[in-house]
Amino acid sequence: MAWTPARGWAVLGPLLWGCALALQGGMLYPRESPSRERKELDGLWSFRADFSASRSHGFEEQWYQRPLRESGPTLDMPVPSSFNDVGQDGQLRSFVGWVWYEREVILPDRWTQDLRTRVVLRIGSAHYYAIVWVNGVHVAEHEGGHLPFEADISKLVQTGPLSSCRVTIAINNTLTPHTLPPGTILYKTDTNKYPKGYFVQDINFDFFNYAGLHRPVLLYTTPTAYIDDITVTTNVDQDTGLVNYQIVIQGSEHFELQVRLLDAEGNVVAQGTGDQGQLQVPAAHLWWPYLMHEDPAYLYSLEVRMTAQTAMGPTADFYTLPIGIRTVAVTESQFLINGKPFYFHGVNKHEDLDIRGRGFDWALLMKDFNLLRWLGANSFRTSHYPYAEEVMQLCDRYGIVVIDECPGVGIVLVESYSNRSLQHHLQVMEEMVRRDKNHPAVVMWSVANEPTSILRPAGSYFKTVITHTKALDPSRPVTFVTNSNYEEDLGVPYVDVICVNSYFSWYHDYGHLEVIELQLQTQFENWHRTYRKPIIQSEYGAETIAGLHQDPPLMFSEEYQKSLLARYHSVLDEKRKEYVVGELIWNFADFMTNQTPQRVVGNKKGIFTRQRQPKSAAFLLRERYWRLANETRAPATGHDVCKAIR
Ligand code: GCB
Repeated sequence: MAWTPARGWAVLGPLLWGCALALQGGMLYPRESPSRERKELDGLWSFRADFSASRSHGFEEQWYQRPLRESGPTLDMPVPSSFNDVGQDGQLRSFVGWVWYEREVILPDRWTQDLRTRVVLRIGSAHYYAIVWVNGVHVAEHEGGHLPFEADISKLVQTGPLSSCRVTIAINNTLTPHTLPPGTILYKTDTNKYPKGYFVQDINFDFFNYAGLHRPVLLYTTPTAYIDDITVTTNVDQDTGLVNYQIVIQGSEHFELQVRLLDAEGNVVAQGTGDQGQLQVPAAHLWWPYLMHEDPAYLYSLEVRMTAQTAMGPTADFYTLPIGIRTVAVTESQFLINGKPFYFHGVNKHEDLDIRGRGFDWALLMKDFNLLRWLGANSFRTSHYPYAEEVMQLCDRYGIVVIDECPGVGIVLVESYSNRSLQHHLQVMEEMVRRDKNHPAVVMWSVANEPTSILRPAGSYFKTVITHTKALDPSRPVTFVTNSNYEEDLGVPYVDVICVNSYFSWYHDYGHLEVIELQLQTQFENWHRTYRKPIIQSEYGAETIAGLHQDPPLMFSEEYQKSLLARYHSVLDEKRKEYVVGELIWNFADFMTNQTPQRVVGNKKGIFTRQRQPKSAAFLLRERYWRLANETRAPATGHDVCKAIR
């Protein structure tokens, strides 16, 4: 049987499928501390795409056994970055199958010679399926392109000991009906039209399937007995902040733990001992969203100190976790943060930019946060996958509220509701909650975007995913993003907040702006009457070519985008007095998609261009968001938040 991406995938990537849930390891973000070091492996890696018809030469010839340059030509490839848009090769841009990355790493002596040191390789994200070798030894395998995974490589590098090692990562971007997001490989067998063996990757989502090592890759150390996981939940009793913590230690059963909570000035405000407990913070500074309070995003530091006995003697580990004290609650018609109604005035984003594709970039991160604050946005949804950990950290620090969405997008096929898909979806939710559970900015989990949930199996599928997510984290509400076209939505009964996308006067009634108000009102009233839950307008927008002007407004012009937004806003202004608790524009910035006749080099519904320059609608939205901030801020302060911060 010939190897094909889909078949090869099935052969080489099944290890995680169907495995019992309950993840190994806590996946704490690697931070330096007196007991921990880190070494970033960002920069240029050697790279090769396996263009063989079977895509399996790399495995047949065991490219991981020797330096990649010895098995054929290599390219220099930046990490983090997608590989697609870096070069001039159109075939590489649309490549489907295995690509190989490799990097030599120099190891400090103290990492390899001190056997009380644990050395861990951490990959921030590799899209989509990854296999990792160190010096030719298989150390890790991971399915899913947007969440981190790790391998303990201490034994490997301490045998010798080695002064350097070779990290090889093979990544397959093939999407199948059972991946998240799903996709299908279409074989074009008509030899009058296509060459032999021709296939394309088909997807049902509207963003380019960028691939590669998208986020930082690094090595870090801990002692062999170490703080593996910390879970913090917070509550407030009058003005006392309650910080509940739970700590998991690995590598020793004989340990002691000291926990201290420090305020932003470094004063110790509460202390505890043991692996679980509650810290009480009198007159606590709460974590408030940006623009909701004059002192938003207040963070405390939870310092955890572990001392332990190991076979090699006493050891100590230190980890400091930034935390915010805040509460989240939902009523039939409100979303409450710290007991006060919160109105989401924000955006949907993508991790997307010229050249680097979905690759993490510090300059882009800062630019986007500066734009969000300029805009007066207080929130975003991580459409349509979890974003980099560094993004979430900045949300905590700047008070930008996050609806954290998993990659459950484009679920349209019946096979994608199978038990196999369900098991993987549950696993992804576990990995996402494990990674992001301690971020005060994350106020809600989103389990999917616009699945065709009117298909019969979808009801029980989403009931299971939503119930499982609530059990994983009872401290946050759960949503599922639906579409106004779906009259009956089998996922919605189980969610806490309804997120609904609609594109009136764009995908229907082209050019007829005048129907928006009526259609939007009907949408809101129907959903609320049926389910009695708060609603967020989680997407709305219009394709807009920057610099294209038409008055009276015509589709694709900047004027049309502004007029469409303004009509949505008039209804939102009425309904936010009742049960609508937020509005998120589609989209923050233009972004790359597959090539289709509907897209002009990508989706152009951004209020900023892909290069982050404003279209006229950005100014309209800015006026609105600053006005909303002043109207909807927490009434406690009686202070003009916008003047104070702008
Ligand atoms: C949607 C999707 C989003 C698309 C958007 C559009 O409903 O959730 O991924 O990009 O519409 O522009 O069509």
